[in-house]
Amino acid sequence: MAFLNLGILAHVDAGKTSLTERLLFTAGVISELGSVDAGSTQTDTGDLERRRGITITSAVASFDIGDHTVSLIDTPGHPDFIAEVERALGVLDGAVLVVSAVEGVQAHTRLLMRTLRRLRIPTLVFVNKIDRTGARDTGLRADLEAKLGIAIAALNRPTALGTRRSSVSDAEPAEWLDVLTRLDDRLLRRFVERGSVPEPQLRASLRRLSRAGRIHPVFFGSAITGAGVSQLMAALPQLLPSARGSVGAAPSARVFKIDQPGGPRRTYVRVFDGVLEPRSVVPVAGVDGKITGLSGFAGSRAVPRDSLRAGEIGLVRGLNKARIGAWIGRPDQTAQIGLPLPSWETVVAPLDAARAGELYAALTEIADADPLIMVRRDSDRHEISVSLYGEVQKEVIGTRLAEEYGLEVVFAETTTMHVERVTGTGSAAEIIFTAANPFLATVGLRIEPAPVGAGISFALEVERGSMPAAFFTAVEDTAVGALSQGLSGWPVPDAKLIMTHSGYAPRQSHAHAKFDKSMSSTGSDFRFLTALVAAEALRAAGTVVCEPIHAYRIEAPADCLSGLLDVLGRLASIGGSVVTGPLVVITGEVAAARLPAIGRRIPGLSHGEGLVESSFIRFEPVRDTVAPRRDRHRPDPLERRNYLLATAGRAPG
Ligand SMILES: Nc1nc2c(ncn2[C@@H]2O[C@H](COP(=O)(O)OP(=O)(O)OP(=O)(O)O)[C@@H](O)[C@H]2O)c(=O)[nH]1
Ligand SMILES: [Mg+2]
Repeated sequence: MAFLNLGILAHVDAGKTSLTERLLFTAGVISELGSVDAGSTQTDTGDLERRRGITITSAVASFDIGDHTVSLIDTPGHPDFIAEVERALGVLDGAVLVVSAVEGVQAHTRLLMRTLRRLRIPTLVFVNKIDRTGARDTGLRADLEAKLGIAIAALNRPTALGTRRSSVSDAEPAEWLDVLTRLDDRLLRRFVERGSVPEPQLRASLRRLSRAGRIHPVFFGSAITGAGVSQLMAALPQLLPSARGSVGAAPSARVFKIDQPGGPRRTYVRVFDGVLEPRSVVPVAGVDGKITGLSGFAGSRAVPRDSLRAGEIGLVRGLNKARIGAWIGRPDQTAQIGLPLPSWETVVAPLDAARAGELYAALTEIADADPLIMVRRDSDRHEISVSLYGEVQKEVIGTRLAEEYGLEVVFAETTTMHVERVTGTGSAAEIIFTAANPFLATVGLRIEPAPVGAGISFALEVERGSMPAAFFTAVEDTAVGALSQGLSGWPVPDAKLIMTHSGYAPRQSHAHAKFDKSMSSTGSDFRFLTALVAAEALRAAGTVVCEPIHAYRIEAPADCLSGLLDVLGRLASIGGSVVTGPLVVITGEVAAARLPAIGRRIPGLSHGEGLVESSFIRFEPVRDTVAPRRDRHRPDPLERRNYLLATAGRAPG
């Protein structure tokens, strides 16, 4: 049996969930076709998903094609839920990028395709909605090449485009000759020598290039009428690679989703190597955990299983400490997915002020399973804030709090999230038994800048054997944690931490007494001291506050162009504007903080017909205004004297 773990990705409303439903129906897994509009699909199962007709969390469903088991992950397309897509990307063998034949290639489509290519995930394109009025064919193929910058080969072509009767017919392999000879030297040589290439060789070349992610086969079709879907389905095991990995190797699996649909916690994993079995004990992020049960998927239903093998997706019970993104067993890859960080943050408060503690606990629990939700509590005002990708996410968090925790909350206005980037290299060290250091520990750290998206790494320049392992763990956890607040209070997403000094006082006893804490190092000595050293090293390294920059796209009636350019010129940078028929499309970049102002002006400037889309592209140093600060937690190790008074009870010299 071969396995194919397949992601369905696209911009919002392109038809991912409808296509997933249609694939499950075509494969015979379900006997009745559900619909997004009736709220009856297999993969949009949340209340809010059904009510609003959008996907919020990714969902898994599996079916067989011949000797292949395909596990589909239907992902959300709304930019607010990009983090959910990011997790799925880490466990895929291949993907189907859905593009609407009517709306065409969107900014979000470009972001997804860029990411898929960077991660080398072979991807087929499904051009959906050929039955809808306004569906395009030739122009759309040209857009795929030009706007996505990819090589494509159309595997079918639509007939009666834009009508309910729309169908598809197979493309002639000879049509691929051009693109295939451009990418495949062997094929080109053969063509030059003999003047033609037989069809089987064209197909073999297409298969090779597609499985390597160098060409993207395109299928036209409709998830609603079913046109083109069986062709897509037959091509999946042909044109996409199946899962690699060996059952004989040591287990290696990755957590990509955790949910709790009103019952016990469900941990979704993809097994890369080896076999997971109930009752086996496996390391999860360095700590041993015991698997108590396993499930696989039959359609969208979880079914008990007595093992999960290399290549499979399933559910694991028992490993309740595992967070999303964690490796079970041996980590298999270290590639950073590198999708956007949240651009926004909002203060959240319970309707009943007395329940603030409960709210903080609930949000911490949600964030605990999910490293991309960041929760913080202001140390003076005790305000609780959460990071966001967009406004819709407020509703999702609000609904989860109400349904799972019985907490009614209100959100304050959304503000822009900033990050800090390390600008130089900085070192600091505190040595044990010296006057300046009240803790029984030696800790030295160096902080260096790291590339965007690299995350935080921790390395040792001291011997691992120089201290008990628990002290190293205390240093690493505290140092990494310290970077959740930079010098101006914003998180530092990327940096290299290097431990340069270590030392401790071994456990000892007086002649007649037992273990004396005052003479032996403890974990707290290391935690308190590391926070201080990390703050000093960070101050020496220096940081710059960066704000989120978005790419925007505004579509409006063409006669509004000059008014729009006038306003945009003051608020954003303008990349270009293109008038096609009655419409103008203006694109460019803008500081995220200005987006609400633009959003407010557009309706008045466009007879109410303007449409603004935006998506995060990068963080950039704040230029035009004073960089905002955010409160740092207290006691703050940047204020050495107060910090030592609060933690050690005294402030030496
Ligand atoms: N006419 C037509 N409508 C379609 C087709 N596919 C999807 N739709 C409709 O488009 C809308 C969105 O479909 P979904 O399947 O929810 O799209 P999605 O990509 O899963 O949306 P998100 O998960 O929210 O990003 C629904 O109203 C569908 O009925 C199609 O092939 N033809
Ligand atoms: Mg969907």
